[in-house]
Amino acid sequence: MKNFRLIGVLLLTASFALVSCGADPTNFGTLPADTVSNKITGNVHEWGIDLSAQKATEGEVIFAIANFGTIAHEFIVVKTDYEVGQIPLGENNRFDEEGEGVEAINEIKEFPINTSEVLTVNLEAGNYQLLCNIAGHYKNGMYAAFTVE
Ligand SMILES: [Cu+2]
Repeated sequence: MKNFRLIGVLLLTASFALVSCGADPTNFGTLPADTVSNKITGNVHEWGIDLSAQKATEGEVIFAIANFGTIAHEFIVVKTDYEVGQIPLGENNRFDEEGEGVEAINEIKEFPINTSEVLTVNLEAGNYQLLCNIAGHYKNGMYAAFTVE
């Protein structure tokens, strides 16, 4: 049963990836921008994060995220009012997850390619970024804006 569910998640994510195929991965305008969901599928890859929705309502939010890249990635839920992609980086090419104006809520720690993980968080209303903070990855585009209403 567990495996069946995992396959379902991967299929959903794969079909989503097909829809966005060919689009500029930094241009989320091709996606239904007003999709609101508290159950979100997505994937991380070099270099981006694709999601089935960019908005949720306050409360429990579940992310099922696959790594469709060729190297390990992480997936962090960060509450911040910085513009997407604009959290200041340190010399190590990462940003301080305990820095000012940044609140890391929870994360899927670095996970292997062709696997998926589920992260459940409780989110209050506000502006968020979903991102990977491995050295260089955020700068390379591994972020997505996310709003909780
Ligand atoms: Cu990454």
